Amino acid sequence: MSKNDFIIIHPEVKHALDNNLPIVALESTIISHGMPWPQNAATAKSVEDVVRKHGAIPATIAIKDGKCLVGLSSETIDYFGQANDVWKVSLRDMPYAISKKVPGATTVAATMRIASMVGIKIFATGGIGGVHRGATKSMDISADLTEMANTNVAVIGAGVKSILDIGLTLEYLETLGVPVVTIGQDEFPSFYSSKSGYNSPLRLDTTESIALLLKAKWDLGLKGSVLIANPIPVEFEMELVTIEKHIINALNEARLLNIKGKEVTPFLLKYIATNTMGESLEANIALIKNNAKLAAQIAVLYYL
Ligand code: PSU
Ligand code: MN
Repeated sequence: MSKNDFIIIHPEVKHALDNNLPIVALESTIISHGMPWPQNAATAKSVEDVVRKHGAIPATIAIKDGKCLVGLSSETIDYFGQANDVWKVSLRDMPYAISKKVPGATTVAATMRIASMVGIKIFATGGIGGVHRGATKSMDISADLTEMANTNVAVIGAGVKSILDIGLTLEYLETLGVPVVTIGQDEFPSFYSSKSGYNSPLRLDTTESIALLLKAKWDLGLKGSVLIANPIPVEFEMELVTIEKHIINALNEARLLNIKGKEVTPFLLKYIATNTMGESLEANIALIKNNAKLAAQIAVLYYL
């Protein structure tokens, strides 16, 4: 079997690939493990609409029946929103999910890898995984980061959630040679907030300059991703101190319940969503749409 025997490309995405049209990849962990039903499926569909409205073709990626799906039907999005036996599939889980034919929602790392297998260059998500707080002991560092060192797919996200150690995550991305660019401000954003207390390593103010940076990186033959940080729109922003309080509680609860490994990120996300009574969910939905819009705009310019 060859790689292509494991990949099913949706006709709309196939048409875009064949005609060199702009495409934006989207992940599915956020659907199955990042948000509750039915908001998760509704958001996934409206994110696809945002991509289309801004001139690109969406390709939501997931694993089902032993295949990597690139582009999902509305019914398949509903399936990943509702089913409760869906695996969270990062890079290390891909061969298991494929060979055992278990349904898998792909993380940033796995989505990037599948996107690059078919030639998609731009990917929008909410937030990437990173270096966890306490990683100096736990060594909990998301495979999203090492994937970004290796795979030529740009990631547009709202910065890094402060469930992680933002400073260490930025250091790690520097070590891996991944440019981190924030659009329109000096400070690196922290998902729910446009602030984080950390300077962004790089700043660019226009989509044109970001598209040029991507071309410069890959035309030079430099391997890997670029993290494009897009601050949450002000009207949806949450106070840093409020969110920090919830994060501390979530981390304490995770320790008490002995949550480990791949369960850590979904546990923390769910805890915060539940305990902010929907405010964080609303912020999450707003920022992912905002990221999809920026990703589509960059994709259009990149493919000019
Ligand atoms: N961070 C978020 N929202 C998310 C995730 C991370 O703010 O939905 C998801 C993404 O799919 C990401 C994954 O790739 O969690 C990282 O999981 P881990 O930390 O186990 O690598
Ligand atoms: Mn981890």
